[in-house]
Amino acid sequence: MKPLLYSFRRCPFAIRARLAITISGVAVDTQEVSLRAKPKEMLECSPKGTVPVLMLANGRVLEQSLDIMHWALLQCDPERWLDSNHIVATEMMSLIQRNDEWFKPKLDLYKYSVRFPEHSESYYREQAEPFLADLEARLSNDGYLLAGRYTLADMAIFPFIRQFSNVDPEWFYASSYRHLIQWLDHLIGSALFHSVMQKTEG
Ligand SMILES: N[C@@H](CCC(=O)N[C@@H](CS)C(=O)NCC(=O)O)C(=O)O
Repeated sequence: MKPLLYSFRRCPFAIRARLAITISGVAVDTQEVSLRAKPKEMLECSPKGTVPVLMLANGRVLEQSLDIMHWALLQCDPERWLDSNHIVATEMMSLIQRNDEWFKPKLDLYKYSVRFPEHSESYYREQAEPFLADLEARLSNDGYLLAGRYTLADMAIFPFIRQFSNVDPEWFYASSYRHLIQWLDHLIGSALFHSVMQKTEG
């Protein structure tokens, strides 16, 4: 029996999980979930109700996107997204943590600014911008976030920058974040990204 991935096509957490699973070549079945009507079987094994969730054949349940990425890459990591160097691995995880804990809540306020009318959309965007500036500085060295090649950090973070760019593409593409734009465009133009964004049945 193959592991079963509960996923939601546009969710950046689910996208990063699918990227790692796909590059690893590990076979899983994927079930697209409606966030408004989550499957009972998924909630039974993961009551917190977020996607992605991966149910393994041995009954183990992985309910964090990063755990799913690590699980896949520990089996096969052909592009060396993980790094055996402890310093690189720590820096990778700390940048991803900053994305998930600092940037993501600000991205949500920007994306859903109409629901938070106490400030304007541009105010929320400015609050999030220091993270973009940090990434821009990193990318201006050699086009990668760290270690001179794509790593887990690039793959775990770009789905969120994509979401940010989609709020107001005109603003994003006219911004001064030239290296960030190039990096994002390259990753969203990749065959890997296209393959994980294919519409699935169910
Ligand atoms: N920390 C979780 C976060 C996952 C998450 O928040 N996923 C969102 C979709 S992008 C979700 O399922 N939200 C529940 C809902 O909207 O009902 C992870 O890394 O997997």
